[in-house]
Amino acid sequence: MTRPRDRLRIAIQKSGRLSEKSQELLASCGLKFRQSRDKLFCFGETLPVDLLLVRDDDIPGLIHQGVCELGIVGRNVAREQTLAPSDAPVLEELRDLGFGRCRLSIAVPQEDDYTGPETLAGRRIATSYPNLLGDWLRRHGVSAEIVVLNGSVEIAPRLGTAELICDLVSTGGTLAANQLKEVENILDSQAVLVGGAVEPGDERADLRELLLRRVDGVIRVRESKLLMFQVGGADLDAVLALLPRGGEPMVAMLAGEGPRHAVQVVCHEPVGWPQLENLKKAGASQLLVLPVEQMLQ
Ligand code: PRT
Ligand code: ZN
Repeated sequence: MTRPRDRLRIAIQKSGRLSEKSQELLASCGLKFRQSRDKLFCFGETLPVDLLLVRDDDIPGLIHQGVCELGIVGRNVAREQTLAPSDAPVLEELRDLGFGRCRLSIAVPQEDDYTGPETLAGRRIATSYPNLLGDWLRRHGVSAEIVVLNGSVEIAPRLGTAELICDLVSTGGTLAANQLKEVENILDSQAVLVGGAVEPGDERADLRELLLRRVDGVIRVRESKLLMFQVGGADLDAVLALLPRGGEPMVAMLAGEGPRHAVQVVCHEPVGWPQLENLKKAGASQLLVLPVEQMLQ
């Protein structure tokens, strides 16, 4: 494949759990694409950044071969391929994207007495993640047999292919439906933006930086909320001390009786009911939490 040196390529999952959110993220970064007839390669219309729609497992290899510079995959896929014994793709995890959260876990039949990693010794474990599992077993000094399956790992114990499994879990529903229980979480995963090494002097490095800055902006906005409330002068310091992590609060004097203040602050961590209730207890009133649409700092 010839590679125009002035355009960047980013690979995302064509169809699956990460596709929609990946496309949404790129759209929020201001990227628009013209879809080709084969729907695999999309030409970027707003920036010299093109899109490849592929299977998620192919993304680390495509970056490794220099076919594309950036990609979005689950951390589970990135780490599994980085741990591959030979010619492992050199991938950098550039940003955590906050969607596609799951964990890679070892699960045993519900009736099993699990007391720790030593319980796994000599047993057969089915997984699609032999490198991650092998690495975890080695680090825990356990020798077990790994049976590699590319799908439907959860039915392996019923089929007799293996006694235990190591698979992705999000709600735990699949494990429960197969009479399995989760006993070890070996990796916390979510979608990550990955990239290969940038050659010095590659003019696309600036483009990659620009994209990373936009991704940072999108993530920051997604995590940010504008918190507004009123508080009496005597309680101001106590309330300010309870504020969630965020920017500098803006405090304005309110007209009317007694010293009362209006406070406005952009919070960079979740503002849920417990935080609001604590602020109210400390003297805040008329609390409002508003979404932030765009931010340029
Ligand atoms: O076709 P392609 O190869 O691109 O897709 P794929 O089938 O390999 O991947 P896909 O779309 O299933 O998942 C893509 C990525 O989503 C994974 O690599 C993970 O990073 C992430 N992800 C998040 C999950 C889950 N949650 C998840 N629950 N991937 C798979 N599962 C499966 C799991 O394997 C098990 O079968 O869902 C089942 C468990 O779910 P619960 O909710 O019952 O616990
Ligand atoms: Zn896949």
